[in-house]
Amino acid sequence: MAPSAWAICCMLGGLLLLGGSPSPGPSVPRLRLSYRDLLSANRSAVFLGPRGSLDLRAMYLDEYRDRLFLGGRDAIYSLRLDQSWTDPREVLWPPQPGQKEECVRKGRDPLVECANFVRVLQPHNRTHLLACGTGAFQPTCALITVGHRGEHVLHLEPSSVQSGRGRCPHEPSSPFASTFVGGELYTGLTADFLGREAMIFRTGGPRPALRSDSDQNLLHDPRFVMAARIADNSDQEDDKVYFFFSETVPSPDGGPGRVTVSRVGRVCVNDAGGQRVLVNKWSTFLKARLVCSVPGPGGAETHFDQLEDVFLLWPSAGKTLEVYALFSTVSAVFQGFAVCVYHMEDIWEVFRGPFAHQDGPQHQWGPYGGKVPFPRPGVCPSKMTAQPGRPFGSTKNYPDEVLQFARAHPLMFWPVRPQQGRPVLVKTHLAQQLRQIVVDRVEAEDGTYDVIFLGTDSGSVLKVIALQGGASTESEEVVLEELQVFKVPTPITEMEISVKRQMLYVGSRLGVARLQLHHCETYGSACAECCLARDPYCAWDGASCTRYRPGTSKRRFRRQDIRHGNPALQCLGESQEDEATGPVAATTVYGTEHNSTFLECLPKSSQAAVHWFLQRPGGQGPDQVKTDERVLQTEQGLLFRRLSHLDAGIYTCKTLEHGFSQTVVRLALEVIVATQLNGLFPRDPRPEETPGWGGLASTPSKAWYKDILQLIGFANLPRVDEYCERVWCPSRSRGKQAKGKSWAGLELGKKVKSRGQTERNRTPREVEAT
Ligand SMILES: *[C@@H]1O[C@H](CO)[C@@H](O)[C@H](O)[C@H]1NC(C)=O
Ligand SMILES: *[C@@H]1O[C@H](CO)[C@@H](O)[C@H](O)[C@H]1NC(C)=O
Ligand SMILES: CC(=O)N[C@H]1CO[C@H](CO)[C@@H](O)[C@@H]1O
Repeated sequence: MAPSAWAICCMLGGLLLLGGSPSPGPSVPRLRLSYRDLLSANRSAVFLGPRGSLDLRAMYLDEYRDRLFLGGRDAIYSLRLDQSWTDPREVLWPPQPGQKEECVRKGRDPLVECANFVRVLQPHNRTHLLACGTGAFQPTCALITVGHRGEHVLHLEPSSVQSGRGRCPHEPSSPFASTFVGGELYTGLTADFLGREAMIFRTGGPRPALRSDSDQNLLHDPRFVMAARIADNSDQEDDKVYFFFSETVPSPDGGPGRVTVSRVGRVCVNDAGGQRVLVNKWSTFLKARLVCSVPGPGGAETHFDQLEDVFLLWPSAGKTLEVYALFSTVSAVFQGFAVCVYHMEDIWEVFRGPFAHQDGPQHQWGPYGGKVPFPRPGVCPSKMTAQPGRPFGSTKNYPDEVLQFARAHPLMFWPVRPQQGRPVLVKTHLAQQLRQIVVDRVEAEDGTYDVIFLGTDSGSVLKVIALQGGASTESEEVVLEELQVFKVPTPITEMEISVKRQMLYVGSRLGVARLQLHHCETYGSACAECCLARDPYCAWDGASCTRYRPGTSKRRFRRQDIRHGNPALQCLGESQEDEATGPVAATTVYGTEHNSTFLECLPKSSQAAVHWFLQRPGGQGPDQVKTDERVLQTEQGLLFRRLSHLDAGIYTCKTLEHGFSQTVVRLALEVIVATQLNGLFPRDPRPEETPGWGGLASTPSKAWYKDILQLIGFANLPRVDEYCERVWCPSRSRGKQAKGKSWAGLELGKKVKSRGQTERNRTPREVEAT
């Protein structure tokens, strides 16, 4: 017998079995919204440029001008934040004549490398941006006129085009970080054609350019992730630019091999370089290790050493900066990701601590125990370093021994440890990789929450909260949503947040999307649904699930419980609506005896446990459906491989989440008994050629159709029509099967249900507090 849809369906059913513990737990996204879902709810909008792909390499969110600037392949774009994206500005910026040919001649890939990939977009002044591109392996910079606030113009200043060496990498994709401070561009990059010489550069101001001392191996194969100016205190003289990166260094205990470690490094903004061999070389560079690890049994730790992305959470007044960092493992054994949070105070403390010292390449590292010269290496020249008769007003006046010491001891001995000594979030066995992180600190009714947005390599964004446990240091993570921002799987490479606009700007090579941080209506129209969502942005206002704003006058009516998501407490007295309408009305569906049938139940939340109950005609109270070989519970519903007339009854699909039970669907299953059908239909003459899913393979005559309508009753005419279509038009069903591949069986199953549930729309449901 040819493998029928029935068999495929049952194999699938086997694969999708939920097993003993039907609740997938909070690390599975509670809600998954597809690309279409997001567009149709107007939650997202996408810009892919006039050619369908930007080949995006840089993004600059300019909240002062309300603009989003994008650097792509041979082009720069400007979008207005306050409007739909139908009116972009474009500047074409291909490589200079001859550069492309030269790039190809040097053996570079004409398509992937020999174009001008714009990698730097930084604010130059109130009317201009600094843009730099790879220029087909000849880095080039130019000023871009963007106009004053309110204007929407974009022009390249032809007279400003100049070499971008040291300001932009040659390669389109090599790791790179830059920041613009006081008219100068700070970059961390490999600055040579072969991509070997890694440097930290400062260029562009009236001062001579400054660079790392390449003789001294201060950086080992760095992968720069981010750069930012951070004021260490109120003294501007003390401002530093911090770099976050990973390095591959010789094994720290003198052993063979190399290991990857993550770093925070810094230089003083007022560094002017040293004397003699150190002219125009950094004299204040220091670095420290960032540790992100999970303590295991027996002191063994699992380290997440590869830095993927960093987000700086700027504090409200009076608090210090927090550094959110996303790490991955470099282990060949398993792939994991972790988010660690560092207090800036702790980073400063490590830079104030001992320097790391090694007596020789084969020796262990230890804290430097000798006398540290004055001014302390790495300290910026300021009032603090000035001494009577020795002003040390510039690093150029620093004594030789200070500069030599800094050169020989760029690494601090103590690593920086995260808050609580462990990650706030650990993700292993993920289907996707995590690439980008953005954090929003949100005030909710029961406290302040950091909502973490993680950009994946498959074009989606995960929205997560990490709850710090009361007494224990363990934190609980709740994945609120997975949002498929791009239609096709593509790694997220950029992510910026506008708290003012409550919007996330998400970039991939393809283009850029804007995504609302929240869309409370999505969670449903009942208090319990809103509460179970545990979204700090959303609360029940007495009538619907809406954006929670602290301190509004209606506060008293707000219902929200992020920590426990307990609707029994929060929604007491809020369920009258449901009681009034009574239990969800049952929809009738038909199955034929000895054939397979599928009852669909698709709860909104994937974190809910699903239970099926059966009320037999004339039987006692509903019993939980017993699943076995014949009756399977799948993620999409209940599958009967072979229906028995004893299966007839009212099936209720209920979800249980945080002790809260809801009815999703009620289906009255009627079984058409084999003897009735046998009486109506003659034996099928050629069963092999038409292996219909429903088993009723032959094309029916009009007479049989009438008979079966009589059998079922005319009252259900529309549904019966659909039913018959399914049973009697197997070829159409098979077409679907071929398209849906492995989902074929369920596609069919769904058809049964969507019929049964056309009027299922998510109106008030039975709500029971337990
Ligand atoms: C969609 O969202 C954008 C941005 O929030 C808004 O400007 C626009 O009016 C919305 N459109 C509709 C149809 O709601
Ligand atoms: C910004 O810089 C450009 C180039 O140096 C200059 O022409 C322009 O006048 C400056 N704009 C402002 C507002 O200072
Ligand atoms: C696969 C299967 O069991 N098909 C059955 C469907 O119902 C008809 C009518 O009772 C049977 O003849 C088929 O064998």
